[in-house]
Amino acid sequence: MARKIKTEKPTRLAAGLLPFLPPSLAAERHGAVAIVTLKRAQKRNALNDTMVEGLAAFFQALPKDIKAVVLNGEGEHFSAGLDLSELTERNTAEGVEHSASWHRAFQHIEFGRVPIVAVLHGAVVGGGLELAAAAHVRVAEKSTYYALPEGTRGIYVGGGASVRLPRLIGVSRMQEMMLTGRTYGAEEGQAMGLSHHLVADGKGLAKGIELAGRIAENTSLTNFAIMHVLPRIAEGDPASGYVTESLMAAIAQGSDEAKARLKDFLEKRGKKVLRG
Ligand code: 1HE
Repeated sequence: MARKIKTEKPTRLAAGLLPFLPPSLAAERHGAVAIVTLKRAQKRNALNDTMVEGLAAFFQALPKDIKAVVLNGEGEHFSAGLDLSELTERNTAEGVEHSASWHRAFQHIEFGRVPIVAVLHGAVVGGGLELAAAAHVRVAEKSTYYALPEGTRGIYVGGGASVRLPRLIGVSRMQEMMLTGRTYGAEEGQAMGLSHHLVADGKGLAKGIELAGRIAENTSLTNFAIMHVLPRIAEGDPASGYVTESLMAAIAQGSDEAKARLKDFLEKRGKKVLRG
């Protein structure tokens, strides 16, 4: 059964702003949220060069008024990973360049301009898991399962998993997944930190759009700090991290928008932190 985007009145992003979007990708706008969809369901959204280049172009060409992006996949699976039919004829140098091209593309996701919410379902395997790991928030439907079949196919991850997955699940668990070809289900993935939200089948996109809408209401400066400053602090030396954090805190709280939001709260107009 094909998954369709069901939310109301999507409009296509202005054509001139997305010059390279191939037919295997689609984009829509919901206010300040863009939705990008992998549309190669007949090949289980296996990622070929055209799609990876298309994703890179999409994330680089986002209109200025887009504040968050939802990434999802059409069909029964989020993504079956690398299109294996493109792998057979590459020599070593071409293999290095291919992996580097994924790194460049996914850098535009992880370290682009706006936060990305990935909505997962069905197979999230190999390069599909690498793509999901580059997003900032992951919503998994109950049908989701995760695997790294590279280990059993005689190849190795090449889309950044060696860096991004140990942050989520640790080196040891990633080693075990690759060595044994183990598959984790949606509940296990949620428990070990692969997803942040676990929802019923068919509910992922609505949840993703809701979360992206919340993210889009943050100030750009705070989202910048969360996306670009926090991970650098977390992976750097603590002494530099404390200094960087102090500077970032001072910069953020000095902005007019932060002052207005704090004033709103103190004058009883701001939102309270609510449970749930
Ligand atoms: C593909 C691919 C693919 C499906 N490349 N063509 N990824 C994998 O090792 C996962 C390989 N795929 C699968 O294990 C299964 O396809 C699924 C479990 C994801 C889905 O199963 P199913 O029964 O729904 O679909 P299917 O019948 O296996 O596949 C439908 C079609 O998609 C079929 O082609 P057709 O022409 O016979 O219709 C499949 O060949 C095709 N297809 N997956 C190419 N991956 C940067 S490095 C990253 C390294 C990796 O990602 S390695 C992991 C690759």
